[in-house]
Amino acid sequence: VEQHKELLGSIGVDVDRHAKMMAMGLDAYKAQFLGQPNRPKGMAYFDWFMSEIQGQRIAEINQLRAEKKPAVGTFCIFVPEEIVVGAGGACYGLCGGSNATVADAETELPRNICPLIKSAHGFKLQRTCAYTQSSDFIYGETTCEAKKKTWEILAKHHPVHVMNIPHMKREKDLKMWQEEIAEFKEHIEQVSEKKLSLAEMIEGVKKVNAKRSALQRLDALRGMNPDIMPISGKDSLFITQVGFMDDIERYTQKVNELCDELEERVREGVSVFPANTPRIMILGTPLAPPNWKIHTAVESTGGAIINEESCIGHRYYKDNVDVEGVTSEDELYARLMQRYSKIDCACFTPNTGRTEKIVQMYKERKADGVIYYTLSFCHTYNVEAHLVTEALAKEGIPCLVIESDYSPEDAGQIKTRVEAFLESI
Ligand code: BJ8
Repeated sequence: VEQHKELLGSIGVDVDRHAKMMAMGLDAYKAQFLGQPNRPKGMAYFDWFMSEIQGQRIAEINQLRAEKKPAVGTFCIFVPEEIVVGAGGACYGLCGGSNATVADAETELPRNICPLIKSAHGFKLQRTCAYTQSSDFIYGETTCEAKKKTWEILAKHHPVHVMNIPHMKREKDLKMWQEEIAEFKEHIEQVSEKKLSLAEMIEGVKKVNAKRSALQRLDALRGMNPDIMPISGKDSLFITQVGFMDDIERYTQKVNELCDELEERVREGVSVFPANTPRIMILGTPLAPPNWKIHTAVESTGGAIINEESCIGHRYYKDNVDVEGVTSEDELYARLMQRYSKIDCACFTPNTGRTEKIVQMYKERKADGVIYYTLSFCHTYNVEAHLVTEALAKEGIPCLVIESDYSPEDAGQIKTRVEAFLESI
């Protein structure tokens, strides 16, 4: 970060405050990640990325912008990133997982809303997220109430493009969704001042498909073999988090290289956890870095996390876009809409597919229990917990529900509850 100070200043980052936050983030990473036993060698790349997360990567994004390629920041996986990638740009997740910006956000937002939204808004007010500062615009969506109203306030500080995501999946809703994707493409053309061709968009789809396929591969290697867990849940989560920031092609290659190593480990029977370690799935709301709270609690008390049924997790990478036989832009938008409408965010009603998928994933992975994790005041996931836990109980699946924000205060209490849960299964 030191060597990029000038660049950070030029994009409006509060350099001193940013340096302090980065130092805190790096210390937390070192304390929680580097001491894990027998980490795969391929994690060296992701450790390096952490050290350059607000340095070299920011320089790369700003180089793209200098070439008039779009830089789009987002807090939601509904963003049709294939279109941004097709335009040669970068589509990335913005900072929104830290408690350190919440107090600033509360000068403009109510206290009793989701910490992700407050954290993200606070990063903009503090100017301490170099990704936010680098973005041509922030992608907003009409998913939950708090987010959709925050865009109106955030727009005072940064350009925002809001996409209307329906809350039901009827034919008329899906038609509107497809139109919204077409409109998003026009917005990208306006930002980059350049027409975007069908061939370029298909190229973008192929790159994003390759990235999602690499993550599907990682998911299978870490979770599908009950006897061998070749990588920790914490490292796997961090790899997924990096996927929301890194250069797409370099990232895909690094994840695949790591998967080659994990395949080797599986063949040789190398596991990072002792035999009979309880295998836990995490369900629920996104886990934006540096929110590693639940993984640290589980993996420091004798459990292993084998999957995140979360938007920073399985919900993000489970489906690819089928571009076979696409010959027109409208057809491509339809295929994108079909793929994105498979996302089972709790903002939809009904959302029964999510519950069925969770049970299926649990059985496929031969997991031992699930933790339903929701951020405080996330009404959609909190309310949906009732139906999900009811279905899990019918199947005899052990489940612990945890609601938490980003403050460190409940870390001890969460650890105690997780410990008791792991002992009970
Ligand atoms: S697709 S889960 S990323 S909306 S901000 S809903 S935690 S109260 S982030 Fe989400 Fe897109 Fe859905 Fe996924 Fe709740 Fe907080 Fe709202 Fe949140």
